[in-house]
Amino acid sequence: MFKKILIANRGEIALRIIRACKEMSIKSVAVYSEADKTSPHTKYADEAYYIGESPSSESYLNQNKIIALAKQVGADAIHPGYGFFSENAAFIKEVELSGITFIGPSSSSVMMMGSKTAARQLMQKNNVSIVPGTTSPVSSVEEGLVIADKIGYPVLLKAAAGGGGKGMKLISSRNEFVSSFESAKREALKFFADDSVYIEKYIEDPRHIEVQIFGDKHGNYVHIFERECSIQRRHQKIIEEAPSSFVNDKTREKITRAAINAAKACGYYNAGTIEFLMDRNSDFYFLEMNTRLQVEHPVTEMISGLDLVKEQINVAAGNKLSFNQDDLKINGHSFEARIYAEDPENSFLPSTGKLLEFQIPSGPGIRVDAGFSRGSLISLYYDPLIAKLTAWGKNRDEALERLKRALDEFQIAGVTTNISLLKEICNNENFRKGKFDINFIGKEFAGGSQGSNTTSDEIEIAAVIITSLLKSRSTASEVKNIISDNNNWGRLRYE
Ligand code: MV4
Repeated sequence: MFKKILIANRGEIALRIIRACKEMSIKSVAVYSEADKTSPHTKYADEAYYIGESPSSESYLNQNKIIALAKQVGADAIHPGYGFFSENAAFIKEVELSGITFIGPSSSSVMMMGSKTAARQLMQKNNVSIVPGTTSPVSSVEEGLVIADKIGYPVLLKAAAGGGGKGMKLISSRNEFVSSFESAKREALKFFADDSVYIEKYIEDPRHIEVQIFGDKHGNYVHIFERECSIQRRHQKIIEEAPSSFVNDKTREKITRAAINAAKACGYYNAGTIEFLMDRNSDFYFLEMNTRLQVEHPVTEMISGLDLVKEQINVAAGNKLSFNQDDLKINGHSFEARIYAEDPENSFLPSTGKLLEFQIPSGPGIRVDAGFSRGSLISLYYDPLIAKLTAWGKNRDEALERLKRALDEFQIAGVTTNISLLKEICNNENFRKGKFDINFIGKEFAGGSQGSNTTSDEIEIAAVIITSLLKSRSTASEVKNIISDNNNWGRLRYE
């Protein structure tokens, strides 16, 4: 087993990993930026090292510094958490070459799944159903038109090197094709340095259902059931649950089998998630694979009784999975509510400031993963997630009652949070009945607390920068850092 693990992350997920290390008697090494000098993850690790200024590009995304530090301190493994380097094949390759173990999949699995068209080809070959459309990039606007006509409108253009909804373009009719094609290519180039785009049939009002899988380095695979992640706003998940109230035993059997086939197809090991869209008829289509531990993994832990981070460490060390499929059974129901520092009444603009009050809920069935404590500063440098509140109950109703009760117990002052919106969702009749799809927030919370849909990301980001300027009287160079860091900020928000 490893003796020392370097955690290349911050916030709640760094703490989560440190906790697993402690339980396994493995030394933990934290890295921290200027803004995180006094953050909990910096304090709780056995060792902590300063790695640079607050912008992620100068600290948490400094590949050479992090790998050199891991060698220097004698770490035998690196855990990337989520975001940052977790799905960066070039980083993983460097770690592999350095002789340090990456706690996650191989660089080649990550590379394969990073190309959305290559992933679609691989799935098709392995009998995992994909959304109808192309499995290679479209070579010209003329070719694209022929294909879109054949599929039938509406269609979606997606970036081959993309993911997470960035750079997606909906085309409702033939006469929009040419201009949308050109703008999709421009955006793909801008966001992913690759202008390849492909076409998919647009699935209307689906649910987003994902399957947790796990593989070891000996070719053993299990699934740990599904998560329902349809409650999101602009690709930022808000509430997740496990299991999905929409998935019956027969559908679960099918979708989990497809997920295991997907993992096997790319020789996957460690924790991974296969995302699907599911339509009203419970037909499902592979969307993409997330080659990392996900933010919402606690709901899976709550219903399975497993510790996914300890299992990640176990299989990374070369051990066999510590359980097999027959050992797993769904126990009860779980919800996760993400507490964000943002203002639902003001276009969801990120809110910054000092946590003057930070009282977290507890009691039966409640778990809180937070990377902050009272006095912590919430800045614009990193993603706006303050805490994850997870509730467990013997059934969906009990879990939901506990979630609501715990949301009432939360006391946060100093920054604005989305807790009021979370409570509204919990009290929404359709949500309570499990009647929702990926458009739930847009439909039920239009106007009022819902931010304008016409606001482009650029305008939203500009507004954030101006707001922070006015509040903090930042120097020109600080503002420059905030702006240049917004690429990363945007990506994290899509986690
Ligand atoms: C789609 C879709 C409908 N049809 N693909 C958004 C994120 C990215 N992973 C894929 N996304 C979608 N792809 C087809 N062919 C609708 C979405 C989508 C979505 C998917 C999951 C969760 C929330 C979503 C919100 C808007 C759009």
